[in-house]
Amino acid sequence: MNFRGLIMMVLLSCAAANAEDLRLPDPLMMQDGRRVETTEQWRMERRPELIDLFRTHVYGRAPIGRPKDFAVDLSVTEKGNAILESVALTFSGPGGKGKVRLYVLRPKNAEKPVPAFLLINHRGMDTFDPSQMTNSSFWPAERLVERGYAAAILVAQDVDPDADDGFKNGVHGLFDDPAKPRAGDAWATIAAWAWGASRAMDYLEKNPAIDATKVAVVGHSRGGKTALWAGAQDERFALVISNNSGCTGAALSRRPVGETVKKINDGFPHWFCTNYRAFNDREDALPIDQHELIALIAPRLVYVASASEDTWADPEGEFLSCVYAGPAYELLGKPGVGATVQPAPETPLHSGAIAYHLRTGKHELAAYDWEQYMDFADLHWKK
Ligand code: GTR
Repeated sequence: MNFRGLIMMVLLSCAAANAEDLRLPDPLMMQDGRRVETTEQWRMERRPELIDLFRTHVYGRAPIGRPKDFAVDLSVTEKGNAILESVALTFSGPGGKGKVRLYVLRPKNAEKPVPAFLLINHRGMDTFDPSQMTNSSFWPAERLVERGYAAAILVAQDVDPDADDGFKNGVHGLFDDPAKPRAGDAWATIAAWAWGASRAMDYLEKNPAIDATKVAVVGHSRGGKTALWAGAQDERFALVISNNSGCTGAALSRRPVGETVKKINDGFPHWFCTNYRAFNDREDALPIDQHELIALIAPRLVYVASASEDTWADPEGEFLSCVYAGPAYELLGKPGVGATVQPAPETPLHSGAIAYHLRTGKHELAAYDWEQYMDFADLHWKK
């Protein structure tokens, strides 16, 4: 073994000790104690098992995929060098009709289908111009187009309002049976938004202007938790980006830093399934931890980003999830994050299939973050 290899081994064993201290579940160990040794076992057994555990205990189960009458209402306008597609995704359920807005700004004169970034926008649409003439760092659509990407923004509040409304509104009101008591693993708001992201993908993958093999799903904070859950389940997303997603996003639940499972369940009782409350102050009893959510994205690309002042989201816990998801990536033949120690601010790690950066500053989706996401996508998609 060369010197580099030796150093890597020492670093990994330090990180491993850390994982043991945290008593993290092993992504490559089945619930019945069998070790996952092959890609086949991962795909056929461990991956479905993990998805089911997250559905049962954390995010809840969506009762439906693409509705039978799912349809698209499209209007197209020109915006300078770009085309703006204003889309209404429509569908219905026993509780009535649903309509979700999606806007796609894409380069006008592209020679071939372009890759896309899909932002799960949990904020109201009133502060947003979908073509982003107001120059917000949260949604720099014009900049994305300038760099050759389509910029798609989903109005998450149309899927489900971000309110503790007893699951009466949004898709819960449409698809849940009001005659039946709500199950402990029934979907809540984060799962509903993830469902919405998959419906947006239904549109994007049929769009001849978009390269559907290169679609990134992106979210910030509660939207970042959603992006991870959407990307874990829906393998059509080639890149999953979680910006400052924190508790029940990228951050490890077993680290008692910043927001905890109890705090998030108390503060936002509508985000997760009610079964999740059984783990308030009992993170150790969870059959999963959040590094396994990242492992579910393997071997596809994933990008986790933290901000130095965002202690509520536990930046180091977000990074460690990337480290401990590594073995699943390696099993599937892809390099993980390529470090075991959190990098200094403004030192992005882009060498593996798991990317990470720490930005100086507060909890937000900043221009710096977007530039890194596009650099990472360029690296893989514009070779
Ligand atoms: C906070 C919440 C976080 C994070 C954030 C956000 O209040 O505690 O988990 O999701 O909101 O979405 O901005």
